[in-house]
Amino acid sequence: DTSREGLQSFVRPHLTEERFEHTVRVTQTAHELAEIYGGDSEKIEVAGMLHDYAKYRPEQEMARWIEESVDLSKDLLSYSPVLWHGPVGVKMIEKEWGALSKDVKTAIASHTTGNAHMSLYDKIIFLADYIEPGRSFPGVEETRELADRNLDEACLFALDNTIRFLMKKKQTIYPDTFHAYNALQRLQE
Ligand code: DGI
Ligand code: FE
Ligand code: FE
Ligand code: FE
Repeated sequence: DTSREGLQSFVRPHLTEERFEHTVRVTQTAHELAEIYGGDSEKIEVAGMLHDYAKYRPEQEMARWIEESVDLSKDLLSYSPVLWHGPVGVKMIEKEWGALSKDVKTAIASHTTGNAHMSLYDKIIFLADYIEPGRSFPGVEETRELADRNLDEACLFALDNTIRFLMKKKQTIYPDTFHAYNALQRLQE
């Protein structure tokens, strides 16, 4: 049931009220981006509403999914658990809700880091998660302005900002974050 009500009743019990409101704002922002850049509105709806589905699952449970799913990279286990809820979320949703299209799966799986070959849907969900109106951090306003004009440049700006932020905090950076940055940076050259 991909109606808003169907998606809400599936996802809501798994999220805090605050996270649920974030989810609705991400979906709204993603629809706005799709009006500019295109994309199927049902795919946008499902990916937006479900992107943080696994956000509050216990780390041990997420680690088990990574260990047991042949198509999830074991490398994730060597990086921050913050990165796990996208890829693991796809697995959990397919088990607990139903099959997802490839476009929706990839957009949910890579919403935190991006990836080397970002599709229209990957970019829209990644960016909507970054700029939804509840976000406030240095660089978000500039990213919002870019998002109105150029999807690739906005994603690149967000990735650049995220990499700098993580380096400043002496955190490790998942290779997909660099792959996404590199692929979009090459388009500028
Ligand atoms: O789940 P949300 O809070 O809505 O947002 P998200 O899934 O995009 O997670 C954002 C966090 O992920 C933010 O604190 C930065 C962090 N992050 C993004 N890329 C990387 C990363 N953290 C590490 N350690 N490495 C990364 O490559
Ligand atoms: Fe997330
Ligand atoms: Fe994000
Ligand atoms: Fe999110």
